[in-house]
Amino acid sequence: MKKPDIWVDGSFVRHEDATFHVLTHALHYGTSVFEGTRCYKTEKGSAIFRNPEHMQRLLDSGRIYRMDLGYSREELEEAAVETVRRSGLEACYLRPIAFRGVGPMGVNPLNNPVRVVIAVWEWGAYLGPEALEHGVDVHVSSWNRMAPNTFPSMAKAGGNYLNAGLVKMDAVLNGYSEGIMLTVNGHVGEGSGENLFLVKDGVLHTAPVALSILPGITRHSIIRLAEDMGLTVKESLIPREALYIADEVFFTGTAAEVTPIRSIDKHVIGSGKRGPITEKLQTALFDILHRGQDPHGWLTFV
Ligand code: PPE
Repeated sequence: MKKPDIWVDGSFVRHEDATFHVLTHALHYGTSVFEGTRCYKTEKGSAIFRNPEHMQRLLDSGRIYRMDLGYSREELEEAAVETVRRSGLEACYLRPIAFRGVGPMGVNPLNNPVRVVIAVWEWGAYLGPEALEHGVDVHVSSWNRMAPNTFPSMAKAGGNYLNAGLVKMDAVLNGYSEGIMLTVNGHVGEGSGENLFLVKDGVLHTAPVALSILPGITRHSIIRLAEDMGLTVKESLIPREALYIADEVFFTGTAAEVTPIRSIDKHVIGSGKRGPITEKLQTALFDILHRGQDPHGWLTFV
């Protein structure tokens, strides 16, 4: 099957022609900001989940790094819709990315042009096909999350994923699906590509954004859905050991959706299966993503 066309700086380019020069600034210095969004095949048609919020975060990431993308949020939203439509895919993952292109070499990116790209592809369950139901086995990484005021974590920047890549390799090479990063002070942060929630005595806890986590859009959605159910959600400083004695722990993310965690450092979490609150929240999210129910106006139908 023909690979989907890619939106590059305002026009569509064939997949195989969407190439860039080796002296692209971002390749040398990590100067990119990006997004990950999913389009779902709902019972009511294909729809992008939280398209405006993802494009706003892309613009915010760009602003933090002094990158003017040259498009409004609405223009980027429309470009995303067009890219999905043109692909002919009913469900896909979207990867908008903006980066510093070819120009002067050297650390200063200010005189390098900002390129903007949106690509789509089919992407299945992030942590394996069984993970959503049965959960994953993870460990606490030997790598910490970056310290505050080093790499801005509210920006979803390419360079941040060097840290995430170390965490992921450490996990996979040790036989785990994923690693949990602690902050420089030893509090629970997030996974290499997911936010984390734990449930203790019916209350949900997740790290505050000030702990150098990515302010996840799925995290935000789960907080809203939990509040709809009357659950209490606290943004808490979570000590490492609270993970081991939690009733339930799960990851959230665009790619990971809601993935239960069944063991951490070989401690079985709760009953070792997807917990009841995790399941309720997963179902509430999947009712939106698969059935197209949309009480919060989070779907953009393509
Ligand atoms: N933390 C990190 C570090 C992260 O990369 C993601 C998304 C999240 C939290 C969850 O954010 P959100 O998607 O807005 O709920 N990670 C993306 C990239 C995964 C990849 O391997 O690439 C994603 O899930 O799309």
